[in-house]
Amino acid sequence: MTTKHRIIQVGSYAGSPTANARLAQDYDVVELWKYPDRKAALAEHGKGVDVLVTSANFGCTAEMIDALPDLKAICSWGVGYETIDIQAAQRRGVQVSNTPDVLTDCVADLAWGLMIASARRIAYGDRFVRTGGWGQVHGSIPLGSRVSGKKLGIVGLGRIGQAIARRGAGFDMDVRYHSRNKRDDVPYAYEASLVELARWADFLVVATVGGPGTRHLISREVLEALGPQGTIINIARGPVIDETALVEALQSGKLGSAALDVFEHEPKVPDALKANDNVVLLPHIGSATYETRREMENLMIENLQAYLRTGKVITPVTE
Ligand code: 8YV
Repeated sequence: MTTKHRIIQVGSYAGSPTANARLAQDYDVVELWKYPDRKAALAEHGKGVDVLVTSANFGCTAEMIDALPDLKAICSWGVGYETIDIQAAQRRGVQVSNTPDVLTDCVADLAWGLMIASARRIAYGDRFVRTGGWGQVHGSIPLGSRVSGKKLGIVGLGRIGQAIARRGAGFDMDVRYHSRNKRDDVPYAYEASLVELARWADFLVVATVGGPGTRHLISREVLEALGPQGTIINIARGPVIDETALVEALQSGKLGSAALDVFEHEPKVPDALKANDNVVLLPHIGSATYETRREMENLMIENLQAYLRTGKVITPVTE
């Protein structure tokens, strides 16, 4: 009987079809989430462990890295890595992998779903029908607004931002973007000022990375520049938007609508957003399709296997 290689798994992959089972089948998994005292569990089971698997959601702190003296690779499920202490990993020479590319299309599709749901009042209309509001032949929900041919601003033109932009062509939209640096390899106009981009746009989609560098990038000023007819869409990370300012801008009518897959304090969603019919809300499901979650799972496991086979992960996080 061969002994299985021991790994640490930070959390249970509830949103992935078979990740837990596949890991458990091939590895001796220390299921960290089952231990009330994680520090004690790491001290007891972490000796000799060279791989830890986690997710964008579960993260990996400097404290955990410090508690694992033999750690060499962190393989994460998800593209975002703001919850993983990359600096601490780098200091220790620990490789970190994420799962880029495989979720790009689904997240971009969802951004469009949110945009159309908001403009055409799809979620509102659904509630209206279900709750028996549709008493006449032609319903009577407030008019929506046209999507095709409008102005689309994108904040952050990485892989997901570009996939959102490409879909804009199918809707005859004029697309512009704002990001830290202007790109020379895209056919979209760059706007150096985020406030000016918001002033110009009908729909402003947030597609940046998360973390301290982008916290509250979408400020009160940006939201007010987007204005009473404007819509903010967020499929990136909640803290990129100043949520207090968002609530106030929507309540005062200084901002038209919001369509959100992510929130500042997930899973908490402010009651003021829930009560507002100009807001569409989703529970962080950008990558949540069978196909994409399966590919994320595959890529996370391929990274783990590649590290064990070759000493190198396949899709390292590069900072
Ligand atoms: C995950 C995500 O569902 O990949 C990411 O960064 O946000 C999503 O795909 C989420 O992070 C759960 O960990």
